[in-house]
Amino acid sequence: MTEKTGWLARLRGGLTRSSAKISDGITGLFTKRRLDAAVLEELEELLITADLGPSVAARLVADFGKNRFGKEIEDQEVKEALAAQIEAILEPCAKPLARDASKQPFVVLMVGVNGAGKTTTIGKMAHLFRAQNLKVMMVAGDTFRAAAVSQLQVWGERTGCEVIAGAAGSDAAALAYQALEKAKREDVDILLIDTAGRLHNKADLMQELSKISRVIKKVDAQAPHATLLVLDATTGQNAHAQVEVFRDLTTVTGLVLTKLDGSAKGGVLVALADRFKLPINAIGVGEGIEDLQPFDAADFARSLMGN
Ligand SMILES: Nc1nc2c(ncn2[C@@H]2O[C@H](COP(=O)(O)OP(=O)(O)O)[C@@H](O)[C@H]2O)c(=O)[nH]1
Ligand SMILES: [Mg+2]
Repeated sequence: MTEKTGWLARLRGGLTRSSAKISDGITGLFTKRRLDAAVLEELEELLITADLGPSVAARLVADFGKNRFGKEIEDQEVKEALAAQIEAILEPCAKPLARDASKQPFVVLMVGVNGAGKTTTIGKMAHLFRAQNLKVMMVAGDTFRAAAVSQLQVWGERTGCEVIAGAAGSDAAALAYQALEKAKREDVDILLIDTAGRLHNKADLMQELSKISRVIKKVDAQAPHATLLVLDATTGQNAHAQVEVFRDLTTVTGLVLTKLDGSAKGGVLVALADRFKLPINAIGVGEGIEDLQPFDAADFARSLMGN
């Protein structure tokens, strides 16, 4: 199996719960049926319940109905047409995390609420970069929980990357600063900084994240070069609120959607792309080291439609 087919199978498998909902729904609606206002309304409802959001759902259905009204239509045609429209929405956001090789190291700050998948994503990302023969270092910036530090250390061992960690409760910004200095000295290509997702309140979290940014800028004025917001796809519509909060807290440069495998709410990715227009850098479809890949619009759109 080539790498591409292996990943596609994983993506399709991961999206089964999301696609089953949409695909079975469409088949139920469109088995030898003339396209009329009633069925278009049902299709719109189906897309909304699959978390694509009211605005995307309305547009998809309007576009789809335009040239086909009154015609007899098969479910497969519906799925293919919707997949093409969804791909067009996603395409501008499909931007794999691009390392700027002139930045040595390229510094990536990982943010998001607790449990979203930050630490796991760092581990999987390290694996992807290692496969390109790049030297990766990780910073255990979630210093509040000992378990968070040891979780990252496990990923460090798994991927053969150094993990910089401090004592429990130590200052994350100071740790990131030391790590960046060390990374520069040791010619590291990528520095991945983990952060805490839960502090006492929003102001606290903002202070923590801006302190990390401010302090590492003393070593490299342009760092962090990427700030990735990690979102748990199983939270569905709640992901919208998280983007809004984190956009206020910090400069988010891209999104990573995780747990698409455990979710029937994969459609939320389409709604997020349409609404926020932020790059979607990667998606996670499992807990394993191989379960993170750069986001591809066509693959995702087709898999979401069960094709
Ligand atoms: N099924 C699945 N689980 C994931 C994925 N990404 C992360 N997880 C799991 O979600 C849980 C929380 O992840 P973690 O990286 O600790 O989140 P953090 O608090 O943001 O650092 C862990 O049990 C991970 O194994 C994914 O893409 N799919
Ligand atoms: Mg973590």
